Amino acid sequence: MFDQLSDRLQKVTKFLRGEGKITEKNMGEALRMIRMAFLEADVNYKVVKDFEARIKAKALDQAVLDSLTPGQQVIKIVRDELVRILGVSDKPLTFSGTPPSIFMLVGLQGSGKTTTTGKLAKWARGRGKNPLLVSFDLKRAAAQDQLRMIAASLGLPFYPMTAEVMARPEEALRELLKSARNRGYDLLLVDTAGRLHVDDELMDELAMVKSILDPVEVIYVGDAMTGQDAVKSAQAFAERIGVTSIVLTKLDGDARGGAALSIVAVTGKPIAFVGVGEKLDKLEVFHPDRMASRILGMGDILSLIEKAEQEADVQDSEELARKIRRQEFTFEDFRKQLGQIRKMGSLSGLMSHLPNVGPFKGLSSAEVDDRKLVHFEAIINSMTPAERLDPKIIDGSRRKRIARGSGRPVHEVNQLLKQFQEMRSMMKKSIFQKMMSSFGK
Ligand SMILES: Nc1nc2c(ncn2[C@@H]2O[C@H](COP(=O)(O)OP(=O)(O)O)[C@@H](O)[C@H]2O)c(=O)[nH]1
Ligand SMILES: [Mg+2]
Repeated sequence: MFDQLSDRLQKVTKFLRGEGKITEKNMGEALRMIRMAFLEADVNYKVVKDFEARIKAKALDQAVLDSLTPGQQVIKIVRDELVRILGVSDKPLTFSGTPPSIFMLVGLQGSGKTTTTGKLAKWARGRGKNPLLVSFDLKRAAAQDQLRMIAASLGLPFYPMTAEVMARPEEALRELLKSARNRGYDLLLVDTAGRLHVDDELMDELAMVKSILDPVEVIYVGDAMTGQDAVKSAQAFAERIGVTSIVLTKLDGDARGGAALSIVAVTGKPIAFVGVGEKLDKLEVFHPDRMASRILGMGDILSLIEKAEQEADVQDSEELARKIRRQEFTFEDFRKQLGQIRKMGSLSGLMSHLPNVGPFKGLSSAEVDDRKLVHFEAIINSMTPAERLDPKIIDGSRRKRIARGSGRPVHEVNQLLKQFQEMRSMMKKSIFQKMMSSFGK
C-alpha cells in the first residue's frame, strides 16, 4: 500500500537532503513534487491544497531556514502534516460502560463489512471480550449464512435474524439484548446490508436499525481501492446516519492511498483500523504517526512488533521484552521467536513492514529466503542447552559439531552466530527510536 506515494515522497526527501539551504526556489520545487505525488495518489484536491499551504508556511519560517539541517526540518514538517491529515490521535474503538457494547458496521456493498465484522470479533476476543455476531442484512439469506460461517470459523456465536424482526423491531431487540446479557456476551457486532450506491431506502433502513440499537460505535467500512468514491460515500453515511469511526479495507491491494489520506479530513472521523487481506487476522490498528513514517519510507517497526505480540502468548512477549531490556536474550528465545515468525506467515510478507534503512537497507522481500529460517532452526536445534544459553562457549570444534548435526555448512553456523550477536546489540535500543531521533534532529 502507498508504494507509489512513498517512492515519490522519498524522492522529495532525497532532493531536500541534497540541498544545503532552503530557498523559495527549491522549496517551490519540493512543494510541486509533493503536490504531484498526492494528486497521483488520488488524494482529495482540497486536502492537497491545504496540506501544501501549511507545509509552505511552516517551512519558510526563519527558524527552519537558519537551522543546520533545513532539509531534514522540512521532512519533519511534512511528516507532522501527514500525521495531522491521517488523524491526530490513535482512536481505538470505545466500549460502553454497561455491557453489552454494540458496534454497528455500515457501508456500501462489497466494501468488506461482513469480513470486517469477523475481524473485529477476533480482535475483540483477543482483548478479553466475549462477542456475539448478528447480521441485520435481512433480505438475502446468503448474508446470514456468510456471517454464520465466519462466526463458526472463529468458534464464536452467531445470533440468527429474520426479516420479521423489522415488523416488531423493539421487541426483537429486547430479546436479543436479553439473550446476550443472560449468556454473558459483552459485545454485539452488528453487520448490516449494503447497496452498490448510496440510496434513500438503505439510509432509512440503517437509520431505523441505529435508532433501535443505539450503538456506541457506528463504524463506516470503506473500500480503499475505490479511492475518492469511498470518501464520498463516507461523507454521505456520516451525514445521513452518523458515523463514529472508520475502517478502511483492501489496503493490501493496489490502493493508492488517496482514500486514507482524505477520509479523515472530509468526515472528521478517525480511522480505527485498516484491513490488509481477506483472512480474518488481516486487521491492523491504525496509527497515524506510524502510517506517516511508513509513507515516508521510514518503516513501521512498531506495527511489526505488535503483530508478533498478538501472535505470541502475552506472557511470552512480556518476558521477552524483559529479557531484551536486561540483555538476557538467548538462542533459546531466538528459537521461540523463529517459531512465532513461522506462525505469522512468511518472512517475506513481514518485510514490507521494515524500514529501508540501517540493517534492513537494500533487503527486498525477494532476497529474504524463508528457507533460511528453517536452516537457522536446524542449527539452533543442534546446539546443546548450555550453548543456547551462552553462545560465547561455542568454539571452533563446537561449530563443526553443530554444522554436522544440523546438516548445514560451518560458514552458515558462523553467520548465524554473528547475526545473533548483532541482533542482540541492536535490540538494546529499539530501532524505531533510533531512526526517529536521527530524523527529528
Ligand atoms: N484483499 C482484501 N479483501 C477484502 C478485505 N476485506 C474484505 N475483502 C473482500 O472483499 C469482498 C467483499 O467483502 P464482504 O465482507 O462480503 O463485503 P460486504 O458486502 O460489505 O459485507 C470479499 O471477497 C472479501 O474477502 C481486505 O481488507 N483485503
Ligand atoms: Mg455483507
